[in-house]
Amino acid sequence: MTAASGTRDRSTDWWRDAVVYQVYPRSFADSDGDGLGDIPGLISRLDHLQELGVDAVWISPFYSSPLHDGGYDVADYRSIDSRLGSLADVDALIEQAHARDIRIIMDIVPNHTSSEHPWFVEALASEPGSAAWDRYIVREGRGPDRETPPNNWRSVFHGRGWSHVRDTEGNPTGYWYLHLFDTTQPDLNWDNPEVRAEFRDILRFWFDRGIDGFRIDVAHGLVKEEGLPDFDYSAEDEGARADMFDEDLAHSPFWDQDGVHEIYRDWRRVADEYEPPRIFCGETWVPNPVRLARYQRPDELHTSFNFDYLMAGWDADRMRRSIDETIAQHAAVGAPPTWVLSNHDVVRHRTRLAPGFDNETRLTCEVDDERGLARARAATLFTMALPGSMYLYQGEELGLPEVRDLSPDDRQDPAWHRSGGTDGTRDGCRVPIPWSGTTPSYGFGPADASWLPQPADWADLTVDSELGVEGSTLEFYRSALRTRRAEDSLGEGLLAWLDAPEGVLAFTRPGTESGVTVVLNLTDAPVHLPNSWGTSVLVESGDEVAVLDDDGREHLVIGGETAVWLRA
Ligand code: TEU
Repeated sequence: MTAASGTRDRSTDWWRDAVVYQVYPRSFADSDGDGLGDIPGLISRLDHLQELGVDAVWISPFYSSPLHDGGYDVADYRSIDSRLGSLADVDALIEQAHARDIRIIMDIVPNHTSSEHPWFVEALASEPGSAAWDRYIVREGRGPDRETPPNNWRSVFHGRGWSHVRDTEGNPTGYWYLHLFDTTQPDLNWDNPEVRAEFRDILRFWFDRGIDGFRIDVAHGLVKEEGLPDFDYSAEDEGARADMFDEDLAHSPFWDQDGVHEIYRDWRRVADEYEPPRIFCGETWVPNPVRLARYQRPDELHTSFNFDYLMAGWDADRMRRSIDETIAQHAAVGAPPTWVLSNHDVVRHRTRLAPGFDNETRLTCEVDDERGLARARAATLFTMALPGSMYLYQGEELGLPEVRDLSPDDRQDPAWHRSGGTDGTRDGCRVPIPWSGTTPSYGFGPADASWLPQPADWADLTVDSELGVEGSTLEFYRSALRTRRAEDSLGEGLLAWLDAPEGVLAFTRPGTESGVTVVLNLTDAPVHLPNSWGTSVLVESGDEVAVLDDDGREHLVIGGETAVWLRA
């Protein structure tokens, strides 16, 4: 077991059990009324994050960008999109966050640049085979007219993964460039030393300004298999792949290649030059916890997102298996696990965990929204007590549901357009945050404007309407995070399962004197808890905790779809 939180050096080890809050900056707070959230808006809302009790903020990209993929298409890694702010604003953000003891994690996008990045503009103006093109992945087409792409790779956002390199007149040249995402996101060639040097320099540029770390976008994708062989998509085509977790993808020629690890060893050396050392969190969609833990070896990334757990759904056995595997694999490399339930790419967990939710028909299926909220709160409370660090996504502390009825015209996810409206539904979790008031934009900005429309019925989900209201989701998050911080046994450490009835998960966190028992009832029926688990409630996700008199002895009963932390 690693040292109890109290004995660690918090200045360097803070990330091992941090609660990190993700800000999607365009949707967080708008200071100037243009309908787009911005950095001054974020600064003006730092008090909310401090009072919520988070340790760090991870901010999705705010670099100069044509915003074809919400800023994950970066045109200049050292400047800020003028609609979102300036370098001076970022400096102020770092200073003001640090003054509140909140760390800043930026988002770096190394798999691809924007097609408006000067490197790609330079490549387009030069001949294939030039040094400018060698920064990207460009190949001759197949067939007599070179009209067939170099291989069969597809874009994650649908359609083919290659586009024509065109001459200045717009005619195809017979060469193609790779883009695993949108056509406006050409993949970089990480075999090129200039690419490696440039990113080391970008890391230093931001570390020197005082940021505490980076989340690495598509961290598993940078290196492609030698020779760029075709990929057998049959498992996917048969529908076997609901997500990126099909075992076959372990052998994909574009994800999770062994060569990526050398890049992160190099980056780790850069991060370790700083005092305190800067940290990394990888966005690693890999098939299982075994592959995931490889990224957390001691000289690589500090942490990575654990998407296996996010995909486990509302299923006691699958959750428990995922937790056990994750803890075991991370222990083997000496890294703390991380846990996440929502982010800007997935359906918000209030909706995703709701009875009736079906991923295939996610926009139209009937869901039980109230039970969805109960389950989301229960899952969150349970997850916050797991060993390691936790990621929260903006708005989950308000209980926001997925917005599923955005009109096709409002949708901006590039995958929506590339799939002909059958996929790419990520806008529904990116609807701007409601802060106050009873009509859109609910205090998001000084004007009514918001880049995605907010639902008419969000008046009860604003920060102002939940603040100070007993039982509100916001007050629930605040009290859970306060308790998590105060309890020595939470955060990093051990987990011991307790024998529990079918559909109930219960564990303690041994190793400290005053322990906590954590119980999640996934069934829809109340469950009686043995007194040996503890009788005094620290935090509960629902209001159905009751003390019953049974055989002359008092004990606790928690409602269906509820979680509780007890003093063990
Ligand atoms: O996501 C990487 C990624 O693989 C996602 O496409 C993911 O598979 C999908 O969204 C799951 O629904 C990152 C960013 O988080 C995402 O917002 C970007 O669009 C993408 O990279 C490209 O930069």
